[in-house]
Amino acid sequence: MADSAPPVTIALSKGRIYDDTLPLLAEAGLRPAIDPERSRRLIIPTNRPEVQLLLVRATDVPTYVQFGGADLGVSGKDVLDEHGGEGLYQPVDLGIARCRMVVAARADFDYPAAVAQRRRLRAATKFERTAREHFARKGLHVDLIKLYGSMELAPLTGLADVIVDLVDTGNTLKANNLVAVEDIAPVSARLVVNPASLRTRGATLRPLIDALGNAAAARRAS
Ligand code: PRT
Ligand code: MG
Repeated sequence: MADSAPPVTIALSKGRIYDDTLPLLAEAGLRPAIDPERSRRLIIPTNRPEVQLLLVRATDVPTYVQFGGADLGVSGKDVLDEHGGEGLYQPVDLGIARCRMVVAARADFDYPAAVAQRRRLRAATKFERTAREHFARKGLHVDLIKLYGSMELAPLTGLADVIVDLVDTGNTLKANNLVAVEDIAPVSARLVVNPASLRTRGATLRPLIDALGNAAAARRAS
């Protein structure tokens, strides 16, 4: 019975993913019943009793959806690439929370020369997999240093020669006397779906996925 089935759950992270997803949800007819910025609740009901939102850390969204803790999720391509995407269906690029994955260095560091001389680089990042694959494609040897935040400090303190990080406006790099020296990939947020949920709860999920995809496409066209 549809009435007794648990609600379909959409995993989101607070901040830019939530903020950018909200208008798409609205166009799909979904409105959160609570403002998460004014509440400590992690499960947010919506105006439709058969759909609820789950607030998790950005890096945990793929994990929740992969293991069925959520049926749908919205996750940055950066996070998905680190996760690996196993067990996730990725039907829609939502085109939101856009930014770029780059290599950045101090303004006085000659990255092209270091690459040309095939110098062994120290690279600090929280995106280990992305960084490893990027430098491997270039045939460069790097010592990767895993950080969990404030990567900008690494080149300033001598911890690393370069960082691999996300850039949007570039203001954070600029404020720390860093420059982007290489583009790795454009990043945007994707809809991720648990394949088993899609099979068992397709009647609720498919129209929702279509509506979110249409809302994202309309936004891009405008
Ligand atoms: O912040 P928290 O530790 O809780 O988690 P999170 O950093 O994983 O989440 P959040 O909400 O900061 O980012 C969620 C997603 O937004 C990321 O996974 C990206 O896909 C996307 N996104 C888009 C960004 C940015 N733009 C962005 N600018 N994520 C991070 N940034 C950082 C950037 O690294 C820089 O340090 O924001 C800072 C400001 O950027 P500038 O260039 O505008 O100054
Ligand atoms: Mg952040």
